[in-house]
Amino acid sequence: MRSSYFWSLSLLMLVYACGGSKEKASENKSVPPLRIAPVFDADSAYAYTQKQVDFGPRVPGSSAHYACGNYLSGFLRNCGAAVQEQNFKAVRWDRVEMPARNIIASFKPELKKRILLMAHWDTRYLADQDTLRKSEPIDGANDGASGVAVLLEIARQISLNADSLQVGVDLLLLDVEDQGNPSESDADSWCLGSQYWSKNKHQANYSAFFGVLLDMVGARNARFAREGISRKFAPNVVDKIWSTASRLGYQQYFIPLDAPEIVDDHYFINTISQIPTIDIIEYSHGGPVYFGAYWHTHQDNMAIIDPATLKAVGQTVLTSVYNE
Ligand code: AHN
Ligand code: ZN
Repeated sequence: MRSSYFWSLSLLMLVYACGGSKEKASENKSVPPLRIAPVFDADSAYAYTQKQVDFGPRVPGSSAHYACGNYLSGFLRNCGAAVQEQNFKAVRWDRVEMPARNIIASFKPELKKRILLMAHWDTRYLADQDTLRKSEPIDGANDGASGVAVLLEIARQISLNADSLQVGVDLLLLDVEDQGNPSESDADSWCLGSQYWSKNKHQANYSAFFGVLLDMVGARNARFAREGISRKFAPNVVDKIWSTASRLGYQQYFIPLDAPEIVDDHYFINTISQIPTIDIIEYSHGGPVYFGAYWHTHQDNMAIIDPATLKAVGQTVLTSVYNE
């Protein structure tokens, strides 16, 4: 007891005497400390998830979709953002026409260096992965509402803390992401809002330093792995976000694991818009599909949403933005 105490004390002194100052200097050189960012409020993000779900399924063409779009637009305007909308007609894979609406909210439009944050706000028109009520639309609490809710809370934090933000931020709420062909052979039948935006930017010659897409970011015990398209087109953005997450203590959510490629909105933002963009998307390691068991089923409701997951993602993205 006595001697082990002696040895640990000597070891401690040795570390201080020899390594201390030198280590600190080199640490400062390579990794500057994280700048203080606003505190992301998870309860607000949870309430914004609930609010969207309460409109009913946000299937393009439905009255719930129309009302929710108005709510999102109004919310962002109230945060002081310059809000633009793109209204267009989307043609679903089975030739059903639907009214579609991308919503863009810009903070500090005068700044040249910009970060583009995205999520889709529509929800799937059928529960094709379920065993019951397969033809009925889903709540999309996680697949749709969670990513948008995180962006709404980021918008509110920017509105309260605009002075210390050193980059421009554009929030892009994409429509008609989730109305794709259930047979899945047809990747282009998904992500119609991001395909439209990439060919019809809200502003001529728009570009961004990098982009982050949020998709299914609110489920209890979610894990986020380094998705393949993100690694291919934006490897340093992946590193930046995963490193920020681990420095904030969220390494249980942002795991150091490479996952396969997923065709999601970021695929079109990378390939058509050429903005290096990553997807923060839940990965179910070892599961039968990439996503959680609730995916495109009626289980995707408020019962699977956990404020702790929204916090891990929201704080990581908010801190990363305030460190640019
Ligand atoms: C496909 O299923 C081809 N992509 C998944 C994109 C997605 C659907 N994200 C949420 N819902
Ligand atoms: Zn989906």
